[in-house]
Amino acid sequence: MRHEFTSSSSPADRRLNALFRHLATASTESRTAVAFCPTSGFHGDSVFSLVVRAPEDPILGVTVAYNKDPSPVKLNLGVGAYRTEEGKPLVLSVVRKAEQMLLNDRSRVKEYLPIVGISDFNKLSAKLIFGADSPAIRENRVTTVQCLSGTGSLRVGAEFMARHYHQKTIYIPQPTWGNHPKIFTLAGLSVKTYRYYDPTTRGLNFQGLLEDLGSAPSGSIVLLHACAHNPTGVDPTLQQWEQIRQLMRSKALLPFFDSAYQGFASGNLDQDAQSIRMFVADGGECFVAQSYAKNMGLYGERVGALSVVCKTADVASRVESQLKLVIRPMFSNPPIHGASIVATILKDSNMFNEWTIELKAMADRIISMREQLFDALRTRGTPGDWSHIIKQIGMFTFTGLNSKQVEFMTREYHIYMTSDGRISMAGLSSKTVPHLADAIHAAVTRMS
Ligand code: PLA
Repeated sequence: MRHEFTSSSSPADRRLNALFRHLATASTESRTAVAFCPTSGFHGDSVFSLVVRAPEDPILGVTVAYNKDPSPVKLNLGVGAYRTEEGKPLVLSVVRKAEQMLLNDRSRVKEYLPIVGISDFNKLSAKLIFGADSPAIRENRVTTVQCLSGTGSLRVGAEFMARHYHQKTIYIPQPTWGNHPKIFTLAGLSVKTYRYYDPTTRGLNFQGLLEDLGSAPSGSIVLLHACAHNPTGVDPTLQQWEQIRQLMRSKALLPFFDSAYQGFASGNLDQDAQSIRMFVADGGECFVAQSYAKNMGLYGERVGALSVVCKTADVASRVESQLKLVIRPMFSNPPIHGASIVATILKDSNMFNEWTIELKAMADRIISMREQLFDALRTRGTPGDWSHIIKQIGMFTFTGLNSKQVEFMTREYHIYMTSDGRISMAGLSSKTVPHLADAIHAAVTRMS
């Protein structure tokens, strides 16, 4: 295999190495799993009888476990999915309205889309992330292709890099969303980490970040969370972003932005795109994976876009021609429904405004959950400094609870969360905050 990790030294890199070996062995095992007997054919009942059971996904598996729990007080704070104060999933009313309009339009058909998806959707998505007045868009230096939500956009971008970019190493923050190392490794890139989070301050390890990116080989790809870093909820300040930009440009490091939470961090779409816009404003190149799962609540519709900002319009159009060659054998062309909803909302100024109001309400409710949880722990006198709950940004709080404490909270309180101590604040409500605070208090005082 060509993407073996080399010269890894940090514990994070060693963990990645273990993941890589796991992915490599899993595929070898499944290839050699069948024992063939020349006289009687295949042994056992099934040709797959030797397939090894894979573990559940560390994030989506939390929901699987939650669904099996009969307790009436159970609480799922695992996956990042917005819930209302009543604990129910939310379909935005502007989304319902757009769907109704699409349904009423008898001229709409179900033909295949072009390989790159809906042209309007792509243009509007670029405008949303880069800004309406972006020179890169005006100069036709951006190519945008519709992909299967954030994950699919990351994967298409990664496959393109593995084929066409001279540097095959991507640096990802430590820690990061659990799917990142898998997406990039399976696309054929070699994954390394840069320091990001400091558990002692529960904030950014900015010095470590600068040192690690400063010593990355020139041209390396760097994955950056555009805002609302998952799982830590810790973002660089604008000044820090500017320093990161200068360092990366001076070393020709290629930014690959993951924008899965635009509007969810601050409640403002433009503000949450500022990091990306700084990198585009300098005229340099970058990749951006956009997801509408969270900010439009379109999780299961799988709507997203990959944009590549290039130096010239000619390069951008050649890049697009190659992106089509990545997409065609992967999923041929993307689905119509979700992207039509997004395009309908983005192109109508009234609907767009309605969306921003609903989005702000979601972001505000999450912020108020932070305040309520913080207050509840203070009232209980829970040992420790919990101010990071109100300082962190976006959907998640990285609590600092260890895996034993998490296990205890699941066992004793039926609270489900990822074992790294991340909780989805969007899954909480005023009614469930006391239960969570009781559980954290008990975990901290009894399991430290
Ligand atoms: N990038 C980041 C940083 C994410 O957190 C997620 C989703 C995605 C991309 C991909 O989302 P999409 O493909 O659905 O657009 N992370 C979730 C869900 C919300 C998940 O793990 O799939 C999470 O709970 O971390």
